[in-house]
Amino acid sequence: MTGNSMTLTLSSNGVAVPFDPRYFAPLRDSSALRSDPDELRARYTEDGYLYLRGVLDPDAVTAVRDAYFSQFHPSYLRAGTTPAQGIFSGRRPADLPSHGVNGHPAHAFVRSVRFEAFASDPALAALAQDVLAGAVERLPRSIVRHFDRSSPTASRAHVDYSYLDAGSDQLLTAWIPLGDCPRSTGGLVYLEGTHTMERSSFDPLRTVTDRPGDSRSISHDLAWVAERLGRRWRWADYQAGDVTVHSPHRVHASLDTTTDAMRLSADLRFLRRGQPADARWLVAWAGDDGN
Ligand SMILES: O=C(O)CCC(=O)C(=O)O
Repeated sequence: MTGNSMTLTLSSNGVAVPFDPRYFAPLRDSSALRSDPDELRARYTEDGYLYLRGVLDPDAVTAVRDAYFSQFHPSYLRAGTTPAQGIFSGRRPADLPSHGVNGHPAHAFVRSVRFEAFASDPALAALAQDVLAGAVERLPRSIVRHFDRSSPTASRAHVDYSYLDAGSDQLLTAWIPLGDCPRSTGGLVYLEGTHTMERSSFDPLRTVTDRPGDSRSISHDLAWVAERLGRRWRWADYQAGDVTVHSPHRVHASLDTTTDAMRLSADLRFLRRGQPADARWLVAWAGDDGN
């Protein structure tokens, strides 16, 4: 990110997206509706996502961040900072395995009692229950994502259902920043109005992609996607404790991490109880599970 607020340029997977009203607009904050499930559901149906501030105790979120970064070699963190801050030293340990594979801290972390206790916070299940209008179960495949600024890497534009389509779509994703996550740290962005579009309308966009062999993601070029669909990316400067939930049909992506503060987040899926689950999501996540 460079310049002042009039000339910011963000990027995703190294491709610039000017931070101006052609491409970006703020997420709608639905925090005030939390105590009214009917209103909350109506807003979710309308927007395809909910941005909710202060759902979780920020101290509990920071404790999870601390537990995660404590597992890394101290040289990964800037000297004089704490694991809870998660500040990149500028140097990855040479022997650090790829993210999420067996041997990388994220692999053990999603299987830990610590993470399970966090993901089982009743506030998350209650929120999912309100939005899906009935009892829910959390799918076992929960993902922890972690990006540092050493390479421009982010989530490409996609809809979750492309990865979950062997089961019911009566589910939602809860995306949880594990620490403050402003735009420059690589927050999630949502393309407006896309949850009600035909899936096939995204197909022409797949011609511009850095992953031609993978038809599940749409494109890594967020400006191209916004221009072609004439829609803006909705953003927020997330804080610890905030949660978004989104429809499996809503197009979303993430921005590159350009700050020394590393991006850490979790995504959890809640399925309406009794609905068929995609079997790939009934086992713990690994960075190389291909799903
Ligand atoms: O955190 C990210 O970069 C992507 C997360 C995501 O796609 C999701 O939660 O569905």
